[in-house]
Amino acid sequence: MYQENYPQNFPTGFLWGGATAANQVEGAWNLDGKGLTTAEVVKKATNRKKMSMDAVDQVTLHQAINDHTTMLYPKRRGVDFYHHYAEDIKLFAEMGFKVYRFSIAWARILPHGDDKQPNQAGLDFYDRVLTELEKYQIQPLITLSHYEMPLDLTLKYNGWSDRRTIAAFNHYTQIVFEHFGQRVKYWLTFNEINTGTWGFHATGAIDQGLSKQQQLQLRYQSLHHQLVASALATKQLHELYPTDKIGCMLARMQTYPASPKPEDVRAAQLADQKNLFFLMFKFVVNIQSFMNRYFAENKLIIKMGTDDQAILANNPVDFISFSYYMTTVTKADQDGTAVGNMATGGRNPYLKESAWGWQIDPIGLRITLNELWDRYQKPLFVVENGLGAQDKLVNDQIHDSYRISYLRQHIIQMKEAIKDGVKLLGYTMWGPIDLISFSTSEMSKRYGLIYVDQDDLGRGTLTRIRKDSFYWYQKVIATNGTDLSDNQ
Ligand code: BGP
Repeated sequence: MYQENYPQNFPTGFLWGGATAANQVEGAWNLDGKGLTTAEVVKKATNRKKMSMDAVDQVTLHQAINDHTTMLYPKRRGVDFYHHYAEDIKLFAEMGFKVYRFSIAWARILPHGDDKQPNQAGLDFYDRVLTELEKYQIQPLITLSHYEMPLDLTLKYNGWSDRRTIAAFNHYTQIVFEHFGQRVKYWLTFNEINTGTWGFHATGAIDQGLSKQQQLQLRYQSLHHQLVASALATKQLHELYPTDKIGCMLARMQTYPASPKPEDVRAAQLADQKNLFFLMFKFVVNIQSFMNRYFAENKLIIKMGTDDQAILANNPVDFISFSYYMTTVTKADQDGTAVGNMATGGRNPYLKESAWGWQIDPIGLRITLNELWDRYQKPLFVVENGLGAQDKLVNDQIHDSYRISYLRQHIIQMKEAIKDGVKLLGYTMWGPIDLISFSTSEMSKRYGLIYVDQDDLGRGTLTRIRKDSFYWYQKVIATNGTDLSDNQ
């Protein structure tokens, strides 16, 4: 009977948890031998609806290098996870986390990016983190590169624009796999790899002052190097630990046509193809040839090594992961721009938005899960999703019903997708603990289920406080998503 094949709930063993990134939580930017990273030379934004993380040029770069404070550079201080990790992981365990996604800072392991020997203190730190996770049987899901790289590689090679960075990265990944591989089953290569088309934060390559065409050229070249490095890391891992799983990670930008006009529908399809191009593995043949046309028409010459095609084709990832915050709208022949995360499309009149202008679209998550599953038939993992909001601390409590409502609506749609037949491995909501915003470097854009007492200027006691959403998520995990009512 057909009806019998219809899943009713989240599968047993579903990986519930949360996700953070080294440069947004750790702090300790210059301790225990760590090198300076690209994220730590980016200033806090002056306009919260405008991303500023790619505005680094030669002048601001050298100012930052000579400035040894954390004042202007909040990612240098994070929320001091470096010293609070045991307390924070204990709180994650209290919520019942099955998985914790975090990233390793490459410059903590190799301070200059291409050192021969690793920095022992860096390895020790992540060993301590893993020991804490093991105490509570929380699975680690490690991102190898989350929006930062050792700054010395920017100075030496202009980051990923230079092919030599591939070898440096794969030396780092070999060290990391050999050292931590016995203790870790799930890995991700580059965070939101597609956002390299936006510049410095992901490519580590300074491109201010170049023409639009030159910028695009440099960014796609950098991305090609990252795709190859990613495939080589996949190969390394599978050779060392054949049963371990590694995924790619995409900022999923589901786009809707602005109208049923065929031109708009085709324009939306094109926008989608460009987004999905970065799920590079061997099944994406059509999309690769589409990109060849795009490169040719835009006069972009992507230099490839002789083995690159084979490396990419022969080392597919095991699962597809993505972040999901919003959808966009595409119209033919119009360069409509939305304010927000990685959004390049127009605004949707049917959706509400956050205080930062990010449009909220839970049903879009179901749509995207279905599309990705239908297209690739690879297990999926939602590794980021959450609401950045300003919280009010009253009598040491935070009543964040808006965050509960946001997470609840998205989890409901995930469940619908599972009922549709999508194979979903897990869900790591973004920012289980308040952290420094990626796009604006504010502290006041809070995602956490756990509040951290720190303001935008870095003042505060760093005390951790459970929000209402903490207890709500605890309930969701305890019932494996069966109870999605909004009470805690
Ligand atoms: C994603 C990044 C994260 C994260 C999140 C929220 O794009 O992978 O690092 O920060 O967006 O963005 P923001 O912090 O800018 O609100």
